[in-house]
Amino acid sequence: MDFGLSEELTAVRDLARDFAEKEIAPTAAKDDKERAFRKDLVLKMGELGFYGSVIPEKYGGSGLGFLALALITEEVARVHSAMRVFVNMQVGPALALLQFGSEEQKKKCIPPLVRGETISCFAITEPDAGSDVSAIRTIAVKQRDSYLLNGTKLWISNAPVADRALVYAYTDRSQKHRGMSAFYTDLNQPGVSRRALETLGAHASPIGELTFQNFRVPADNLVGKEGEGFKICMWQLNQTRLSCAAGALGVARASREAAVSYANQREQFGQKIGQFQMNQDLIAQMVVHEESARLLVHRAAWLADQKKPNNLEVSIAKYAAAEAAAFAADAALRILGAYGYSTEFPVERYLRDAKSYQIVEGSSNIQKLIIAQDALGYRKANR
Ligand code: GRA
Repeated sequence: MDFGLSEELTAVRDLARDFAEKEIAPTAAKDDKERAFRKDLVLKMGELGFYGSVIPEKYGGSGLGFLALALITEEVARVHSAMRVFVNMQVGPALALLQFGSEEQKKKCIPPLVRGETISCFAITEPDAGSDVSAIRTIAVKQRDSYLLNGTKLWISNAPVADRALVYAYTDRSQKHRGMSAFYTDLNQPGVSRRALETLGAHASPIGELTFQNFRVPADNLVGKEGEGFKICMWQLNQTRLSCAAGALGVARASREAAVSYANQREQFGQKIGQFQMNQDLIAQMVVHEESARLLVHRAAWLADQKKPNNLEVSIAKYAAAEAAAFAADAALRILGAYGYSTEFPVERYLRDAKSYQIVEGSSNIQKLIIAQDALGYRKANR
C-alpha cells in the first residue's frame, strides 16, 4: 500500500493549485457576486489539460487517470467551487462517448470537449424526476434518419451556455428503464429553448432549464444502442460523482484553512480563540472528516485507475465528502462569527457552495441508500 503521490501526480496537483490560486482565486468573490460565466477560464482549464486526464491521448487527453482528475478538481474547488462544475460538464459526456460511442463519435466529439471548445452538459433531471431517474418523461421518437425529442430538463448545469448536451430520453417507455436512450446533441439547433435559474450557491456556474419541442436529432447522434440509456446514465454518474466528491473536498479544505487562520489570529477574552476548546472541537472534527473523505475519494479514484468496479466506493466517498464539506463550512462560519456571516469574507460562499454537494450527482440520501442496500445484501453496488 502506498499513500504517496507519484512525481507525475504531484506535478499535476501543483499545476492545478498554481492556476487556481493565480487565475481563479483573485476574482472568485466578484465572479460569485456577479454570477459571471468565465468562458475565458473554462478555455484556459482546457488548455492546461484539466478535462483530459481521464481521456486517452488518441482523443486529445493525457490518460493520467482518475486520481489526477480528483486532484485537479479539489484544487479548483478549493478556491472557487463553481468553477469545478465546468470540469464535470466536459468530462461526463466525454467519458460516456469514450465508453459507449462509435469510433466516429469519439474522433469527432471528444477532442473539442477536452479542449473546452465545445461547452457541454448532461441532461438527466426533470421537473418530476430527480433521484428517480427512470421517472423521466422526455421522449425521442424515431423518424427515418432522425429522432424528434420532446420534454423538459431542469437544474441542468451549463444549460444557459452549453453548445452540446448528452440528453437522456425514452425511445420506448413500455420497456421502463430498458427503453431509455442517450443522445449527444447540438443545442444550437432549432427546437431548444433555455431558461436560466438562480440557486443558493455555485453562482458562477450557469444552471437552468432546457425545453425540447420537436427538437430534431440526427440518428447517428444516438450514443450506444437504443435502450442502453439507463445503463449509460448510471455508468456516467459513477464517474462524475467521483469528481463531485473531489470538489467537496476542496470546499472542506478551504473552510478548514479559513477557520484555522482566523482562530490563530482573532483574540477574545485576552487570548487567541484557537485556545478555546469548543473551537478546537470543531477544528478537530473538520480535520478528521476532511482527511477521511480524502482517503475515500483517492481509494475510489485508484480503483477506477485499476479498472476495477468502484460504484460502492464512489458512493461512500461522495457521501463522506459532501457531508465533510457541509460540516466544515458550517463550523468555519461558527468560528468566524459575524465575519463568517459577512459577504466581505469567503466563508459564507463556502457554506452556500457546500450545500450543493449534498444534492447534486445523487443526493446524500441516495448515496446512503446505495451503501446500505449493498451492506444489507439487498442490491450489490458493484456489479
Ligand atoms: O437488472 P436490470 O437490467 O433491470 O438493471 C438494473 C440495474 O442493474 C437497472 O439499472 C441497473 N443499474 C446499474 N447498472 C450499472 C442500477 N444502477 C446501476 C449502476 N450503478 N451501474 C435498474 O436498477 P435499479 O436499482 O432498480 O434502479 P432504480 O431503483 O430505478 O434507481 C437506482 C438509483 C436510485 C441508484 C438511481 O436512480 C440513481 O442513481 N439516482 C440518483 C440520480 C442522480 O445521481 N442524479 C444526478 C443528476 S446530474 C447532476 O446532479 C449534475 C451535477 C453536476 C455537478 O455539480 O457536477
